Amino acid sequence: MKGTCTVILPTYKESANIVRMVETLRQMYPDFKVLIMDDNSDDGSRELVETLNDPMVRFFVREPRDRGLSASIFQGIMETDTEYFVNMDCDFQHPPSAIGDIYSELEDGADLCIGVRAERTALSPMRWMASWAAHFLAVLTLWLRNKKKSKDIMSGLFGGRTDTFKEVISRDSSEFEMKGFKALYDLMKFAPEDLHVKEIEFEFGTRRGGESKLSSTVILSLLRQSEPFGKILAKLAEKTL
Ligand SMILES: Nc1nc2c(ncn2[C@@H]2O[C@H](COP(=O)(O)OP(=O)(O)OP(=O)(O)O)[C@@H](O)[C@H]2O)c(=O)[nH]1
Ligand SMILES: [Mg+2]
Repeated sequence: MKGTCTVILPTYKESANIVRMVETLRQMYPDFKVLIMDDNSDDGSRELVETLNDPMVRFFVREPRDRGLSASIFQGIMETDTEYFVNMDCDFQHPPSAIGDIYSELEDGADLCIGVRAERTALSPMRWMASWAAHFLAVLTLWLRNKKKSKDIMSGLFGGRTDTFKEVISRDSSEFEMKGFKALYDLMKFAPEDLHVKEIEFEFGTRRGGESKLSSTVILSLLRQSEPFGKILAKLAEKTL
């Protein structure tokens, strides 16, 4: 494998943030590749990235029928050709400085390093409750499957050993929730039982620019990921959300 690490940025209509994010990452981590997994944003994101003309930056346009955040992350990992990958949001809610902390843990031997949100003031009360319920069900599910757990299974900031997760995706992706927002949870559900997991803490901020894509459909799909209890809750919630 060539290079050391690829930063995967799943994007949908992030033209307000994309250039600043790519430039920040390239400045801070000149040896790292940047892989943008874009779901056919029609907001000029592609053109903006192309003007940077940087061979370490790849803009991947995804198949329109296959739209979804989790699906983008899994495909991003499959497209990665470096030893490690780190996945992060493009709206600066995940601080670029955390990438270096995650990379150090991977180099020190972790198979997976999760960015744990220390401060969640950016979440509304409704989101906070949904997030808490989803976390509780996820811990239970992972415990029942005898898998490694984390303080923040729903985090979108995480890095891993590429080969390990390519194997998990190739073997088990038919069981994943592709339209979901929580790729990490699926990866943890199907990862080897002896996975070496580390965590780093980071301050979870508010979105810098552009618009949120989280909707009630996403919250429902999140609940569906925690069978069997979550599926029942999702059925009940469908009527109220
Ligand atoms: N490829 C792809 N990326 C997506 C999709 N939906 C969201 N994203 C990206 O995933 C990241 C997280 O999405 P956000 O909309 O910020 O979700 P969030 O952080 O839970 O919501 P906010 O707190 O309101 O920002 C961002 O980089 C988005 O551009 C999608 O359907 N496909
Ligand atoms: Mg966000």
